[in-house]
Amino acid sequence: MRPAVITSNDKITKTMRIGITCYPTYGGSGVVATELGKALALRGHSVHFISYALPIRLTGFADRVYFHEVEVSNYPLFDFPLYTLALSSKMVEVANYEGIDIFHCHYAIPHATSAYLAKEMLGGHSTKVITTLHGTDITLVGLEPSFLPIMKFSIEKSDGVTAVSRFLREKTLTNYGINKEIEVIPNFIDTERFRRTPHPEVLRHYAPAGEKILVHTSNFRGVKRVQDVIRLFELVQRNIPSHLLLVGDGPERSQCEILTRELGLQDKVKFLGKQVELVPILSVADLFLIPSQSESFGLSALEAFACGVPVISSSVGGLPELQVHGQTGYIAEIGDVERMAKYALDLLSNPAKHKLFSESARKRSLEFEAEKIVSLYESYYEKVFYSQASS
Ligand code: GMT
Repeated sequence: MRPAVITSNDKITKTMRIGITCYPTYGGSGVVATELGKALALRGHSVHFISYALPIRLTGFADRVYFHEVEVSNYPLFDFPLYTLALSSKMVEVANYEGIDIFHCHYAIPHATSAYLAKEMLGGHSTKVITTLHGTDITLVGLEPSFLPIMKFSIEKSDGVTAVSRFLREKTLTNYGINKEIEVIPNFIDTERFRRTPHPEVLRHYAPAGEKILVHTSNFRGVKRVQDVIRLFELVQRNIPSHLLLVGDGPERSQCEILTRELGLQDKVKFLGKQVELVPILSVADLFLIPSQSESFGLSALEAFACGVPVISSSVGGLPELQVHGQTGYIAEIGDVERMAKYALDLLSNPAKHKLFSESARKRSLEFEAEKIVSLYESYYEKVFYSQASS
């Protein structure tokens, strides 16, 4: 089946059929993939999400958006579920029925490998594979000896590869010895939805006496250094009445709960767990903290910017590409909680400066407005689809 492409006078007006595969649970890559898919559907493309569960942001009805669930058999002989293979089969099935033009894989492992297999199985189809690298797929998981060869292979075999920051592109090229064009397309934000809005009830709840509110959101993995967040907050609350809201869940949470109690901060640190709606929380925040060990982009910092929240971050990965030190917040070395606390106190105790930073943060977020970045993906789809198709 040929794609729904109309050409007139060499000008391409096209709608594509796009298969998006991502991790459906909480996490930046799934959020980016889902928001991209929804935006593409609004522009007239047909978007087929293919994953083992409904992506968390894929709520409500949207025209031209479809979900295909990958079922993984748990036959007793299989000690490990064969998701990669089941995903390939589902991709082939969707391509056969829907005529997919592009499989867009978010997070390389194992999605890019499944897509490569699917493409091979499809034989004569002109379906193309684009892989978007998000972070730990490159900086952590892919570097494990058991994954490195398949990772390198899957990236090299993709028809197009994008990375969410220049940092991640460089890491990919050097760590895997890959010689391939990688397009940097940064993450994006819907600045209409993510904007500071009044939430007096949330403010009353978490800061009844006008305390300052510091926020951190993550999946509580080691790389996020959530314990640094608590330690730096401990220094801040000694000087300024304040509360810390920790949003999300993951392997480090118990350790963080223990640390909070050890420091006697249980009345001031609230563990909110996973939250779908972040705007009410970010709208009452005075500061956002992201002291990560590794961060290829830092989508959560961009969400904070959009809500006018200055950010205190570490200096790793793609964070310095997003954060403007001294304007949208401050950058400190990994683990330097004293300096981070000093920066936090500087902003929290200086309302005029805080206001300036808050405005700069919002302004910075507009540079990553969804409409603009989604267009970059659209152009990239066209470039990959037509250059390959004509070769
Ligand atoms: O790599 C991860 O930690 C997982 C990944 C995800 O799926 O949440 O996060 C990465 O992708 C996000 C979206 O592109 C980026 O904003 C995060 O910075 C990045 N995380 C890391 O690099 C640790």
